[in-house]
Amino acid sequence: EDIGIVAVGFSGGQCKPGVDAAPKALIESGLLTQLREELGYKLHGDDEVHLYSDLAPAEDPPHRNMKNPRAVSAVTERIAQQVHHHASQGRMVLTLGGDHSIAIGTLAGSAKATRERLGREMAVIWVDAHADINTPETSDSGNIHGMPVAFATGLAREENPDGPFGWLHKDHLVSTSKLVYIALRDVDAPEKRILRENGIRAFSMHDIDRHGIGRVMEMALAHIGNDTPIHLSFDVDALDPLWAPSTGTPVRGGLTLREGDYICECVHETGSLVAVDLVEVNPTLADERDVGAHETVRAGCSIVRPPSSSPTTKTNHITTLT
Ligand code: DIR
Ligand code: MN
Ligand code: MN
Ligand code: MN
Repeated sequence: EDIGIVAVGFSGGQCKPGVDAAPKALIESGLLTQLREELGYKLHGDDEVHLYSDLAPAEDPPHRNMKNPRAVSAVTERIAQQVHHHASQGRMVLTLGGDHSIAIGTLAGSAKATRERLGREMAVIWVDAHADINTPETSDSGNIHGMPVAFATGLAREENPDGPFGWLHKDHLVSTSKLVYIALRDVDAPEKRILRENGIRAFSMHDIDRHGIGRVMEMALAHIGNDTPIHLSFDVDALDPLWAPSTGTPVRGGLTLREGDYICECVHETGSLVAVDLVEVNPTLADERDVGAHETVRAGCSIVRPPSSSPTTKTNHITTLT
């Protein structure tokens, strides 16, 4: 099996430096080596971390209240091309962020490739403490990492084709009916309205407590439907800060590492996974014990790595035998 790797050292979608150091930390802790040597995947795209410094605009004043709009637009446009390049050749694409603004690019690239290659609309599973669906107009912070889903679904369209994100066109977009959230627990009031008005399926931590992660995954995958290509975008802050403290906006009451792994295993098991993003690991934000960064990188590796006793051989799973 072939995987395209896109390593993105970019932090301009939010204000805390350090999230750009994540791909290097993840790679140095052996993530790609494991995929290649232990799990036998063929990796494409080198171990180079892209910094996109050639794309940095000379000046980048706010636009529609967004911070760094031109930088984020230029970087995500380039990422969309990289992801599209891999996906067009039938490779699963693994993008290592970076902050979550980069998903504007990854979703655009894989949505377009999925339409062209498979003639299908792709589904998105967004695992995050936050909904990241503010429009520039509803955002309090102006941080674009809180807006990627609004751009990806066309809810935050840019009217000027030469303005920031004016490059996004119809083929890049994802339908709100094919979007599912898991692990939400810190959603802004305008975001709640957007979710409600668009009838977007969301499983909060409350839902996971009530039904258990097993049932929630059944419901999430049932909503998406069989044989639908799936893009999994995993914000490490979906995990409880006990497992992933080194992230820009930690929120208590999150997923256990095992629940996070389980989500990825279930999606992998569908055989429909076309792309994975792992974002918001910030190795420079250590906790008091100073082990936070290491723990968070380890958690990130665990999330991305498919289990070596692959669940694709379903007989390994007593619970799936019928
Ligand atoms: C807040 C925080 N909803 C915002 N968002 C995120 O800035 O829009 N933190 N995504 O990770
Ligand atoms: Mn988040
Ligand atoms: Mn996020
Ligand atoms: Mn795992």
